[in-house]
Amino acid sequence: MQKVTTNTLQGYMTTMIEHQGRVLTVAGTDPTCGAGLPLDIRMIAHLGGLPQAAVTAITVQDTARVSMVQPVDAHLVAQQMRAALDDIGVDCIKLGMLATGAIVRAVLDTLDAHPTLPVIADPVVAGTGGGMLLDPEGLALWRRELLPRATLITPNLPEARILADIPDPTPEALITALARRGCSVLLKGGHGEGPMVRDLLLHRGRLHTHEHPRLPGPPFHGTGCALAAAIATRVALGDPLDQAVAKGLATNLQAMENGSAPGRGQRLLGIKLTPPPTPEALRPNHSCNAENITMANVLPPLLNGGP
Ligand code: PXL
Repeated sequence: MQKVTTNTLQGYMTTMIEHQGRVLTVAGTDPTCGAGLPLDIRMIAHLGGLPQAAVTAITVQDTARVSMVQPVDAHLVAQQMRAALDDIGVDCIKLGMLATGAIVRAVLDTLDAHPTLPVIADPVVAGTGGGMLLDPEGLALWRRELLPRATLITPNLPEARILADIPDPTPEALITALARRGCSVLLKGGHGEGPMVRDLLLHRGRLHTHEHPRLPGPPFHGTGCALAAAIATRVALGDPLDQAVAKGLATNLQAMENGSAPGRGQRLLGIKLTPPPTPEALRPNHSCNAENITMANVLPPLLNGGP
């Protein structure tokens, strides 16, 4: 059910419809576009949501490894978030790589002004290809303040072990320990063993078990980002959390089945923007005129600061 509220902004009547599918991803970039913020945008658009993005870090990586990480100034992250929250509006926030304690602090402070906004938080601690993506201060804040603020967290088994830090880390003990901090937990079983992958959701005191056969072949890049982005989009479109998780898992599995290995390392997900453009949509309907020029006429003015 969509809730409609009306308010007056600078003399204009604006109608705000909740559950418009507006998702703000707060995450790092990835040149392959197979993980992080660019993948989130692809997934949100794929599911019919409206993506908005706040960049937390620039990474240099390929399908084999992460080689550089440059965090963005925390104040700039908060300003990007506010630009999305205060103008277009946001129905659900997806948190990915936050990189530093200063950025986690800035995100938490920004969220303080939006206490009812659903937050789907992927605890990005290390990249699939290795390399730390969150510093120790960030991890401590994640444990202490993000766990209680998040609507849902989506750790894989290694991330859950790091976050929960308990002596006997069985999946059941991990999920209970994390949910005790006040969030729902989707514990992903992709890093486990055996022919079946078992994903566990603990939500409102109920344990939901999702199982599918383990796909053969090399590991995938970006499955965690894609799943959290898919769940966030479904929540932003109005699904209850358990249904959003079920649909997100199904979408992610389909993206893995459609995946490919275009580089020398991990496989990338296959996420199509459907439907593809029709031939009519690709035919220019604007005028276009080409004339011969010599580069000598063009380059000097540009190099001298413009025409
Ligand atoms: O998949 C975790 C992840 C999230 N965000 C960014 C990444 C990665 C993994 O490499 O690079 C930006």
